[in-house]
Amino acid sequence: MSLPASVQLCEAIPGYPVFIIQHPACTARIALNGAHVMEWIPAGQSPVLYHSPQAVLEPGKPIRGGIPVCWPWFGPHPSDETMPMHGFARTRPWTLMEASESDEGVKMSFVLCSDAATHELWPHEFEAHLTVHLGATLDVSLMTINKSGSDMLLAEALHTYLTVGDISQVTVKGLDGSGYLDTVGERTERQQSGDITFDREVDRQYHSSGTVTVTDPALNRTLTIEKGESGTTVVWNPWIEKSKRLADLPDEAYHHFLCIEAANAGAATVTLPSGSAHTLRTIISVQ
Ligand code: TA6
Repeated sequence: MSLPASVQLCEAIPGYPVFIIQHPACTARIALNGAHVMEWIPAGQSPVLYHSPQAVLEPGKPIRGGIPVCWPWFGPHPSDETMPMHGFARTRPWTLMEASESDEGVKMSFVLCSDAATHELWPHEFEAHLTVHLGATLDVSLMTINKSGSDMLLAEALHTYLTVGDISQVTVKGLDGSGYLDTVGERTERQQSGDITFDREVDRQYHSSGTVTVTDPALNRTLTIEKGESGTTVVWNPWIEKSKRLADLPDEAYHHFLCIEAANAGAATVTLPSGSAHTLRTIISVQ
């Protein structure tokens, strides 16, 4: 496939293809491993996605940062603890299907199809399509097509890592009044009162389809995260102790990122009938 002038294919490491996007509207990087949007920098802005300087770039390994595609389950496997965390899509090699450019930006789409290897992990025939529109905003869609003869139970997340200047000054708006599953310590259902601020580990699955904003006074910007076909918004910051336990994350990194994830998990798990399709979407913009 020929690539548009604003897209170059390089091998960050031999055998590890990464697409470098350099367009007047933005620069970005996307790894074929996991169809993983690693970085996105709109023109005139500092990086919007957080990418760990200790991220492991090896085939079959998840990348710490950017937008991991958590699919077809979210978190631990529902019944088999030997299965990988957050499914297998983020550690499989996807196939580039389309790369095009316009004055507004670049569109790239990738596909992952079921095969003998995925059948070992998940007994369904499927196609997963990731479509990315990169420009002044970042629009990522994950379409699942159920090619099998039975219903498919699908939990998923576009697990977006967002760069912030100082987490202690950040405010997340848009979830006031929403119920959520608090997974720090004893898993407990709670209700959000007011905006979200950060002075401890936060790992919550909000039962919400709405738009969220992240106000970041230190970087003097507000990020807006809109969603499509998403009944769960995951908000995560590992804080001090969990950051120390993550080898691919600097101990102090928690000051400078949080995750706002368009997801379908828990009660929002999707039942996808045979032959049908479902598209999870996140749209990130900067003000
Ligand atoms: O989305 C939040 C979460 O489920 C956290 O519990 C934490 O485990 C995070 O995902 C990262 O998971 P990972 O497998 O990428 O280390």
